Amino acid sequence: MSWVAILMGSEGDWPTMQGAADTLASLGVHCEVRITSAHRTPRATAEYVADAEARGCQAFICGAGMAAHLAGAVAALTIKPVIGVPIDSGPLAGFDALLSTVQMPGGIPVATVAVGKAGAKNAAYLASEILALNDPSLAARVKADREASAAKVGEQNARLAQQRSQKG
Ligand code: RP5
Repeated sequence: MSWVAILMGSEGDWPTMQGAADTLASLGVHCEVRITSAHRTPRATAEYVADAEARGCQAFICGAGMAAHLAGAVAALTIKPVIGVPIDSGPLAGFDALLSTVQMPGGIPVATVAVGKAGAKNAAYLASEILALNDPSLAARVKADREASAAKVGEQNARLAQQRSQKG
């Protein structure tokens, strides 16, 4: 079974990263969630990545704040896709984590998404799209989710038109 690992540097990252876990669950994608730090527990991080790969993990989502090197450190250990979520946990409101995550030197890619909760959600969608390349049933679920999101825009337009006509 294909699955996704969600890693984060600290317990404080969970309120942001929970959105990734919830989104994967809504698409029927199995995930494991672990707190593991590139600088506090580097060996445990490396051991987890090797073990997860051996158990069929197909993509890693890594969230970290400040000098956010978790995603880069994981990318150094695997050729599975790594998606980095910069977290706004420090005094620079995530700009530090954004640059630390996105500015990987050539050859070791980290697919970096937006800072914070939108990024965590998009990391889950991106991981699902990657897994969907080899899973037609997951591809159908991702497509259905996209269509539901488009339908919401239609509902918003209908509400807006109604409000304007009532004023009218
Ligand atoms: C990073 O430093 C974590 O990802 C977290 O966002 C930030 C602060 O961590 P704590 O010192 O609050 O554990 O390692």
